[in-house]
Amino acid sequence: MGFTEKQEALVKESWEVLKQDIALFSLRFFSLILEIAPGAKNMFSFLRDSEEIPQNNPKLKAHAVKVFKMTCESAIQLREKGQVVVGETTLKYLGAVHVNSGVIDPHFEVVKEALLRTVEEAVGKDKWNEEMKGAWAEAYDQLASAIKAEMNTNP
Ligand code: HEM
Ligand code: ISQ
Repeated sequence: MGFTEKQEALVKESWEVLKQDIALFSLRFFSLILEIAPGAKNMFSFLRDSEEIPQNNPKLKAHAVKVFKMTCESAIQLREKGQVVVGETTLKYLGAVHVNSGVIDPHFEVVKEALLRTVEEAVGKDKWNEEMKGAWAEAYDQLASAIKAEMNTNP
């Protein structure tokens, strides 16, 4: 069984909740990444020269929102075509940005955990369940695979 309409709906529904307070959840997402992997701090340009996480950094927020959105789009693509297709230009660009920032494959599990925990906190204990978690996890994994493949392709 591929990605179902139900799974797509669960991702879209929780994205709507995230959107209600995107500044808060972007910051939370980022904080969780650093909580899980404190060493990741040095990879982010907007953190290198600051002691704590900037509370109102437009770049941090924009990037975090992009990760949420791209994962949501992956869910839609998975349901529509059974696979995630990232535009050639975007993929090349993201591959390069991550390689150049020192990101390696195991980091993707860190971001996954942080993403799932952020969505869990956003929707709340009542609505969060294994099905919702599985839907986000699969959409994220497929997107991450595409970026990792690009990162590991020699130019
Ligand atoms: C930058 C998305 C995974 C670390 C970015 C940007 C996007 C993005 C959209 C901004 C690019 C730009 O416009 O400059 C994603 C997605 C991921 C992912 C969709 C997974 C599916 C990761 C992982 C790490 C990571 C696993 C490692 C912890 C970074 C860093 C930057 C970056 C260090 C550069 C930030 C800066 O200094 O400006 N990512 N990312 N990303 N990402 Fe990711
Ligand atoms: C970049 N890549 C992955 C996750 C992120 C979270 C917050 C800000 C930037 C990011």
